[in-house]
Amino acid sequence: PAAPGVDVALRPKAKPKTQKPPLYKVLLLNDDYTPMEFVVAVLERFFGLNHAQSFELMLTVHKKGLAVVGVFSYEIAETKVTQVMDFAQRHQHPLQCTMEKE
Ligand code: TYC
Repeated sequence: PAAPGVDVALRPKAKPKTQKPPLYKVLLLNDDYTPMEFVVAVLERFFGLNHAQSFELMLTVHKKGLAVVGVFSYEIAETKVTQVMDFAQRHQHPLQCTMEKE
């Protein structure tokens, strides 16, 4: 057993005292109906990407079926998903956005 308050923190495998918060991937899913320009606009508006980055990522989703569009803490990821789903619904597009733990 370690002497009180001394060598516990010096053990090679001791855990750091502050744990990093878990991160969540935000995923955008392809569909056959949402216009490409709308997806590009979503990526620019909610994920802070420039037009070229947004276009490239939209094409990745279009070709592969889905892509990670950002990695965030739980609350931020949840907010992004809600913003995208609300925006798509308001424009009557079936675009789907979800999150999963990294
Ligand atoms: N597949 C759509 C089309 O051809 C474009 C699209 C891209 C839709 C990405 C959704 O997440 C998406 N109009």
